[in-house]
Amino acid sequence: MTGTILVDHPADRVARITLDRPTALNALNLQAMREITTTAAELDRDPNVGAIILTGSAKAFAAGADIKEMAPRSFSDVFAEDWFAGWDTLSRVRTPLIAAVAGYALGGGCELAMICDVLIAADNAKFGQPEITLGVIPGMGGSQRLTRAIGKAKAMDLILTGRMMDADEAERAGLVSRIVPADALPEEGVTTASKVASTSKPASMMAKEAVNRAFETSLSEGLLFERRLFHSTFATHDQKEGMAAFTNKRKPDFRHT
Ligand code: CO8
Repeated sequence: MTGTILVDHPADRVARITLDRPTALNALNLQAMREITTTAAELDRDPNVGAIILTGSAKAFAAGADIKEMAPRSFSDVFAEDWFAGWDTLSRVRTPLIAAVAGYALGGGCELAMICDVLIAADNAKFGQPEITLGVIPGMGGSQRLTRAIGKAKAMDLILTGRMMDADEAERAGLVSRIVPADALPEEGVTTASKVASTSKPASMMAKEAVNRAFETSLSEGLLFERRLFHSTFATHDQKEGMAAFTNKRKPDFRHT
């Protein structure tokens, strides 16, 4: 069976998963879900990986869940198999995930990008949740993550009309971390991932956990959670090293412990 992804290590402590179904604009079939989530979970357990890039091609990050695979399924099939619950594995990855998005990020493709922590968009990126035009609704988190990212008014507009939003609109709306020229996207993805991966891994994992907590809890509980994590960074080697390096005007030598 041909694989749906390519995996490489483009820089020190950086892993990259590239979606590779060019003839289907990287549509996410069940095989792709299994391969992406299993690979990301393995990389997450690797102490030598400090950031994971998820990317597609110049034309498509991913044009959604695989419509041809979904089309013949019945309610009983998708309910019994709990379709798309497998993607939850990716949202449990604790290593920072950098989405580098060029071209179409539609339906499940937009939802996949939104699972990631930093979303870098090429200036030709197009985002949307066109499920409504197929007689269904978002099924991989779109109604929840898009609404949290860009607010109800804009999320409703996109989800009810199925229209696409270009990179500029996505950045103005707060979906995208930043936009780069399309031909610079691969390099920007690696540079950003390298920067993240060069920091203390326990600290970046805690920072990710703390930010994500903001979506799950009250402000006072979130502030307490953050403060306790902050306190616990003082148990790491890297806190001692980071602060000593600052004091001695040298670069820190993090051990990721
Ligand atoms: N699934 C399967 N195949 C696809 C998909 C897809 N999502 N998108 C594109 N392809 C295929 C096309 O069928 C075509 O294959 P072929 O050459 O064999 O005909 C090939 O990729 C190239 O596509 P196009 O010829 O259409 O390329 P264009 O450049 O003309 O158009 C578009 C690009 C606009 C992106 C167009 O392909 C398109 O509209 N794609 C579908 C986008 C979409 O609707 N995505 C949402 C899918 S639904 C979803 O993601 C979540 C559903 C949740 C349901 C929950 C159920 C439990």
